[in-house]
Amino acid sequence: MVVSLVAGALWAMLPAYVPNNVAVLAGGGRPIDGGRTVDGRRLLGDGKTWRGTAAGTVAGVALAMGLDAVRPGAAAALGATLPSFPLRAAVGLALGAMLGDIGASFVKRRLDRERGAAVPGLDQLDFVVGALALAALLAPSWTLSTFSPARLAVILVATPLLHVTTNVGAYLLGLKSEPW
Ligand code: CTP
Ligand code: MG
Ligand code: K
Repeated sequence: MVVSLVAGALWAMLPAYVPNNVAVLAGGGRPIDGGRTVDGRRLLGDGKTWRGTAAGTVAGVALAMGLDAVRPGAAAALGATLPSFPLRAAVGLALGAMLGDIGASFVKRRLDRERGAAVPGLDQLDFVVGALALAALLAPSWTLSTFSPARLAVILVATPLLHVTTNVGAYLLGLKSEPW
């Protein structure tokens, strides 16, 4: 029961968790804002690049397809009900996660926070909001039936913990310049 709930919730969000981490590995090159500033502050900053965004999105969608392929076996092994990912849902989760993170950078620059500055709360949940919003837009009925209130509750608690853990790990491995 609990295993099924937690496994189903995390499985549903995996295509949204992976894009940010892949962007860290693949990032670099031309920033999305092309260096543009508004009132002396960068629109998004050098931390949001075309390459990172594209790689993260593609990785999230590819992961969703991989999860679909192994779902029957994983569901049986875990004794859990696991969601499958129609393409629209996969794109919504992966691209939405990237857009949520980009939106947060826009907000951070308006608040005068430099690239890399930590904004607790926003940093851990920006991509969750983006992923759920774009999934709801592209695959409304899938999103409604997949993200039950119980799964959403698990996601809201588990995501910040996972986010903090992976970022500290990436920092310790030298992959990221700040531990958040
Ligand atoms: N990254 C990227 N493109 C994105 C998101 C991330 O290239 N759309 C890469 C960048 O190299 C970035 C790193 O991943 O520096 C870490 O991502 P993140 O912590 O989101 O960016 P920050 O550099 O901290 O910038 P910001 O303050 O704007 O969040
Ligand atoms: Mg950061
Ligand atoms: K971020």
